[in-house]
Amino acid sequence: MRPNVDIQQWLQETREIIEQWINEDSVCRVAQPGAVEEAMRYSLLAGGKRLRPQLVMASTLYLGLPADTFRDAALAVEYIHTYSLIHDDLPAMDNDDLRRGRPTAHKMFPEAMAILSGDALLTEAFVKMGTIQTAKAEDVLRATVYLARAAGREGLIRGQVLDLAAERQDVELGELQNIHRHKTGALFKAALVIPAILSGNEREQQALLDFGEHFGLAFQIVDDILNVVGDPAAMGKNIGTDSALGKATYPSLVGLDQARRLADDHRIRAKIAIGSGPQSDILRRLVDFAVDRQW
Ligand code: GRG
Repeated sequence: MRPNVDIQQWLQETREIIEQWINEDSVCRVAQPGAVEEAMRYSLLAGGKRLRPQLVMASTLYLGLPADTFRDAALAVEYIHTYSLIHDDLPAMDNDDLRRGRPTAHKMFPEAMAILSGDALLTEAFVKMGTIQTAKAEDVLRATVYLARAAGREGLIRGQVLDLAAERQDVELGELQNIHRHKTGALFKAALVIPAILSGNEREQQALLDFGEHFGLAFQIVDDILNVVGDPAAMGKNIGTDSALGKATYPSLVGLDQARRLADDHRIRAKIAIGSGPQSDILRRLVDFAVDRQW
């Protein structure tokens, strides 16, 4: 592993690699206009940070393997993430017109096509997982089931259901954390632990899960903070509450300063989980990036 790696450079390099993998993937080859692949491609290449596949790569490095060993697992988590954003933006959910500054999938394509592109990304993720060639068959099966649980009613879906139920209701900090543990944390944890499952490395699984728990909570707290400080219109009036939906956020529940302290606390706990050796260098820098980022 390169010593003293510049995390911004690592993030840029790995983002380019991941985007090349997506570009090369046959599921994104558009055979004709109006094909579902067109909508899949649009959302996959719409400018995400690629944090989840980067976590797969960072976890693989932590385990002492080349970062691209589980390339299909990295793509699978990004495809599930992209599907969740497409469906989350739909009129029946958050009804958003813009995502990452661009029209959402259902604004760009017929709504039915947007829904289908999400469905296709979700199912494609499991084709990718189930056909991984760089691990033993029984480990591929265990990792695939782990990802299915993280995406399903015990993970992302549960987070979304809890989130819908919490709309316009008084939510306490513990409940907010529970929502984010599922909505944000489940996929981060899956990204981190899947390389350990695929490589048969039982010993490191708990450390990676603990890191993922605190990384996910820190990431979400900072996301909530950035929604306040990055939006001058929100300053001082409806602090951190998504005013369109009336959803509670960390700043709305505990204030900005305490939210920042909480994010720092999770940063420290994440670092403790993975230790201070050279193999955890990138994971440590990633949690710094998640907490210190301005976007
Ligand atoms: C299954 C419909 C459905 C929803 C599941 C994941 C989810 C619940 C909804 C997606 C919307 C959302 C705000 C989730 C919280 C997690 C989060 C902060 C997502 C944004 O992640 P980034 O910042 O996104 O990594 P980019 O744009 O960089 O890919």
